[in-house]
Amino acid sequence: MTTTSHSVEADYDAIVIGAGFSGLYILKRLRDLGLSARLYEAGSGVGGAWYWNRYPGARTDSDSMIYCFSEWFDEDLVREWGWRERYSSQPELERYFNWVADRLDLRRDIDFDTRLRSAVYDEQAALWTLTTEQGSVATARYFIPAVGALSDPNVPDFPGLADFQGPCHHSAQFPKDGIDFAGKRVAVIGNGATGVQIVPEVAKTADSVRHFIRNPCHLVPGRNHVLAEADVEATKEAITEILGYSRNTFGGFPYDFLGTALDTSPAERQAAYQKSWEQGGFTFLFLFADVLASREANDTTMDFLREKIRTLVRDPATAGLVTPTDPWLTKRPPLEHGYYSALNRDNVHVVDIKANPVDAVTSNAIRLADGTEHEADVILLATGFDSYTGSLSKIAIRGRDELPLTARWADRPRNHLGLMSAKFPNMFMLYCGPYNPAPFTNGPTLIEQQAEWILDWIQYLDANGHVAMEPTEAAEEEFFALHSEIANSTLIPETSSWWTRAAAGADEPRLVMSWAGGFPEYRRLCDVNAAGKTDHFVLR
Ligand code: NA7
Repeated sequence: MTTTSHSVEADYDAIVIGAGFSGLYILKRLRDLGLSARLYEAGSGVGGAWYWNRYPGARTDSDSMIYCFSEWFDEDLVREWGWRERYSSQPELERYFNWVADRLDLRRDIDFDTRLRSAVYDEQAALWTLTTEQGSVATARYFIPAVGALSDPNVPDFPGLADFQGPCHHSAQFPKDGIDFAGKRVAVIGNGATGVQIVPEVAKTADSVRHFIRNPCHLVPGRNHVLAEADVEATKEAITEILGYSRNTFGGFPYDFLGTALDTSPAERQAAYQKSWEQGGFTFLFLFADVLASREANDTTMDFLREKIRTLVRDPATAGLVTPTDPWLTKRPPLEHGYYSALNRDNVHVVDIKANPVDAVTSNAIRLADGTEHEADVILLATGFDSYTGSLSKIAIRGRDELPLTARWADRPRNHLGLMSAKFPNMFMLYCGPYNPAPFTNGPTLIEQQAEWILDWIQYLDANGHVAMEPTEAAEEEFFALHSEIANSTLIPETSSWWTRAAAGADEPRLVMSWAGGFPEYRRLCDVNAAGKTDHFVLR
């Protein structure tokens, strides 16, 4: 039992929800600080997104060497694990998470197969009471949802979907023992990072793959390969410097913008695009800073991408169907691992469901608005997630005065720094709060920065006899105004994706859900709001 300054006993100092990168990071670091913590995980194992997303072809888009816990988490572990491929596959990541959990004996503080039903704040006691679907009830001084921004599957409400007779799975609910696609006609719906990973992998064995696409995404080659032993060792040697540099770049990656597209001559620009294209990976996203806000600059990237698609996809009609129309970098560009070449296979076909939407699913087919039926034996829904608010709103979170989080966020999410919401004291949204810079930032880089900010505050509160903190509404408004000013100066509001929400009114831009001002500026704001340095929080 731990005790608050009110002498009300809590079962734990902190309860953390979710055993992905963020949950495991803060669990371990809370333990380092001598605090008691419990972690609830709905799945049966560790890994978070990498536990759930076990669909064929699942792998990271960040280079594996920076998509892992850093020396902030553990000085030794960062140099022990040797990544096998440039981008880790889901099985390798799951092995990594299990290795980390075993090495640090994290499982003793985790309840698996445990889904949080409600979290209710008692202002008098300054405690959160957490009740799980499994019936357990526990109290904690700090409540740390680390549920990820993309963990609530978006399953389309196509009429008849439940009557489909073959296997039908959302990508985040793919069966653990897999599916044998040999001889099967497979329908894949959705053209984000997930859909473009599934199609080439399934096409290797399936009889046929039909890819149903509404709005094509922008793809950049990954150029995955097995890493040479010497390179892995050299990276381990330099990892502290690499990660240190990465923390100061726009995206938390070990590279940054070269300059602006419009200040670069057409020949040099083309050479930069081409060089990055050949290297593969996310460097392509961080070539020219002005593509985010200038249509003219953006068009230079779009022209390059259109030309590549024309060259890579043999059938012009198919090439047309996968050529994006949304501006570049206004939604998450996935990496390409053989998607365009898969479209040249005889057994892969693209189906346009923008012009001709899905009307219904029958027992053995997908029927489109014009009556065409595409027979299928298996349906894979790569249809994304209810981003940011989906998972949080499925937990009955009630703050001061019994206020539901869903009520406070009814018109739009309200928070400070994407980390804390007024009226919800001591609730820290780690890597899952709206307006955080997750989509633009290497995941672990942001997670570790946010977690350390939270831990600094917890230590400050404990050291100074405070039982609770929450942001002022004025701080939230100021942060949101800055967020909106930056986001609305970019082209992002033009595109519907998991980065945006429908506009509130006819004359308003779409609400951008992610911080678009870059990781260094976000980190600077967090530093300004660091423990004990700010009056943006009310301390009790
Ligand atoms: P995304 O990137 O959100 O993509 C979802 C895709 O599913 C996208 O192409 C959507 O088309 C499509 N979609 C969603 N609902 C429907 C319906 N009802 N009908 C047809 N098509 C639909 O999710 P992913 O899982 O691919 O990737 C998520 C993130 O994981 C990714 O950004 C990386 O960070 C890793 P739309 O564009 O809305 O027309």
